[in-house]
Amino acid sequence: MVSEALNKNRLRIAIQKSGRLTDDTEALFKNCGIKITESRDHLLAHAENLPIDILRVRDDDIPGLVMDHVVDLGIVGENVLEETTMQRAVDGLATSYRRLMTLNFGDCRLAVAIPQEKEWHGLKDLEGLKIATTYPFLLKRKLTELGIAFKPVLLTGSVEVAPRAGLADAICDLVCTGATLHANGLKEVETIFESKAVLIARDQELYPEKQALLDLIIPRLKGVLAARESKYIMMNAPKDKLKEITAILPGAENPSIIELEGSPDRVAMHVVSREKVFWETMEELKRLGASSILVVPIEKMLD
Ligand code: PRT
Ligand code: ZN
Repeated sequence: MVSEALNKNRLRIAIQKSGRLTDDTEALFKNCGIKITESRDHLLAHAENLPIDILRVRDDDIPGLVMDHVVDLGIVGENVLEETTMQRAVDGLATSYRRLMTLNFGDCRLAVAIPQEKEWHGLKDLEGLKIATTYPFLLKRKLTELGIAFKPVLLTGSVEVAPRAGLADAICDLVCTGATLHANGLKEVETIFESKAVLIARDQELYPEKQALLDLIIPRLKGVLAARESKYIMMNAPKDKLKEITAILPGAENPSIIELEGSPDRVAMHVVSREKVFWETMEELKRLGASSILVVPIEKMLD
């Protein structure tokens, strides 16, 4: 086990070793200036430039590691977090944690799907049916609210083949694009739970050194998340259309206006837009008389 001295000074963060959250989590750390060089095969990796240790584990273990105070922080999908919390409550284990931030990746939904040829009138149709799922607690919470009784069939993988294999009448599984359901002759009929990746912390005061480090990295994380959607927009625009132009730029505040040498009617305009900029918006800007329109990605932001 880790020595207490190490625990006091180094912030420990549990992340998924290898899976759908791994690349985005590592990219987020990189953009926050947390340099990790060890390969994914190492259970424990040390950040090069900050007193941070990264513990690479299965995503299902992350909530427990945080709730048992083995690590300080964890990044995990809300689906796994909620399901594990309910399971641990039943098992009499610790369930408290602090939710620090919703991240902008890992988006998916836990949804009910049934064979394509079956009719669907609503969740009441599930009464008394066998439903295959990896998330029995989330499903039960929803159906119990509605007074619907069902028979859970617990599967930890290949849930989508259960109806065809005669193991269940319906499934409740994670969906992103829906391609997997479609390929297995199923149709999505109802969303039970929407999920994103989240950053959680153990529910206990941290040693001052660790708290100071957390206070340093939280604004960096927020800055990276804000920057991802934001764009820096530059263009030349007619002076008499500035109001209309600003009005169609999503989330834009206080543009900088720069005089253009030799063009008394036109100015250069620089603005940060807090939302995605679509082609339609750029075409509208052009119609308003803007020219040389540049949309540039922003890497980091600190307000
Ligand atoms: O080995 P480990 O236990 O760590 O990983 P895992 O296999 O349990 O999880 P993993 O890597 O598949 O997913 C990790 C987390 O990513 C999940 O807990 C969710 O929070 C999130 N996530 C986002 C998803 C999906 N999107 C997703 N599409 N998790 C799973 N899927 C599955 C889905 O169930 C389907 O079977 O991917 C398949 C393809 O989805 P479609 O709808 O795009 O076809
Ligand atoms: Zn898992």
